[in-house]
Amino acid sequence: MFFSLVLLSSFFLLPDFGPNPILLSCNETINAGPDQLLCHPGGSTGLNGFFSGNEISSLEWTPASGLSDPMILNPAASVSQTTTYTLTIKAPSGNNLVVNGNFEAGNSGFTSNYWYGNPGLSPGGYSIQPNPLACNPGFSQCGDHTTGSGNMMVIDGSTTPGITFFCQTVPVIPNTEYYFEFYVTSVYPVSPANVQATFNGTPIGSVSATGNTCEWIQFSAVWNSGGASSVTICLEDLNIIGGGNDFAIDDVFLREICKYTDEVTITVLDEITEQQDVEICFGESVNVAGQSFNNEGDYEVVLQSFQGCDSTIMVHVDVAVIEAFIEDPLTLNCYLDETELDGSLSNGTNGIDFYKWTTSGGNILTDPGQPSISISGGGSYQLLVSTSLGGIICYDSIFVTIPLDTVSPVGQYCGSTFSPCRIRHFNWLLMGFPAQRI
Ligand SMILES: [Ca+2]
Ligand SMILES: [Ca+2]
Repeated sequence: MFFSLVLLSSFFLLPDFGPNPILLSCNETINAGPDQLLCHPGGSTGLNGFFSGNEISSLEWTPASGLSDPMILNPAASVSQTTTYTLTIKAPSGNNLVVNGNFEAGNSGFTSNYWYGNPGLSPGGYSIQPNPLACNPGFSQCGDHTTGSGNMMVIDGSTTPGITFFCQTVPVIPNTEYYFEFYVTSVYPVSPANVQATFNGTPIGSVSATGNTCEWIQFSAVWNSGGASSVTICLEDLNIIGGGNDFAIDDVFLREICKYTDEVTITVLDEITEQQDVEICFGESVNVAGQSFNNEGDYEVVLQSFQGCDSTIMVHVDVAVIEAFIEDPLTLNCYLDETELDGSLSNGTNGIDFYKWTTSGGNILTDPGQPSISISGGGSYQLLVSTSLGGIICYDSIFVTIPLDTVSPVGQYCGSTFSPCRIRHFNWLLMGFPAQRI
């Protein structure tokens, strides 16, 4: 009971894994190779096609543009834009649809309008033999085409036209290409046979044996089944001469031509460029991908992307210049203990955005946000100015020290035209002290 159940389940499982005659007949492996990436702007590479079969009817890469040879497995390819190539290979299946096409099963699997000689032959007779000599002592001792020691169909050509010596009907798939072949050799050198093949009554070609006995000549043709679901293959000797015209055939094949396709995409990556506009203050520097720039100008920084391609950064550097400046102060005298500090000659790339005067110890009398101020008293006066460029603000400052007028020299002079005498206070120290930058 247990075994019955196992057998039963096996039986029901079988259909799932059962052979599909179409798939099995086209069971080679095709591979158009791995997809590839090329850096901009593309270039040369190779297509690496693979096919597991030994026998190829046709091979083609499409599109053919840029390929060194579209009909070989591994052409060189010059690719300037992303392209998908399709590899199409047509190859005959390993399955022979002709039954007993090698005649190893003897006189079976086909029909003949010749009579069967066992083994002696005369015109219009055939025999299945490993050695033609058995059929006629004048025939050559030829090996078969299959192995050299197997059976072949030995024929003594009929003198009556239109007599087929071999016919077989095989099922085919409609609208499918088939590869048909057989081999023929003379077994007597005189008047070689001319064998014609017909498919469903239509001739598809013929082949003549040579005057050399035991020389197997191939006939091959590609046939499209069209709407047919079966084909009756017949062979007929178009030569109807009785003297000579003795031959053998072997290895009659009808095989589906399988079509295999695979695709490969060669991707040409986009150009990688980036524009960076940078503003810096004079004296500063900017770092772009490890490179430092401190002068105005245009630069290219080339990096490698993660895909190994060049990636270019176009760098434009603008430098803002700013310089604070204070005019030498006016001389103070004994009548004047106020003076003006003039910063209006300060300059910046885009002019001066603001002025800011400050003092330490001194006294600013007017608006410290103006280019010039009035001051009184000694001390340190600082001017801070700014300019802006793009998104940045640059500053500069300068200071001037006005010492305290603690020991003023006193001079007295009297003149006849001046009366009374006046005392003047000179603040010499306000004269000629250069500004200092901080
Ligand atoms: Ca054979
Ligand atoms: Ca003959």
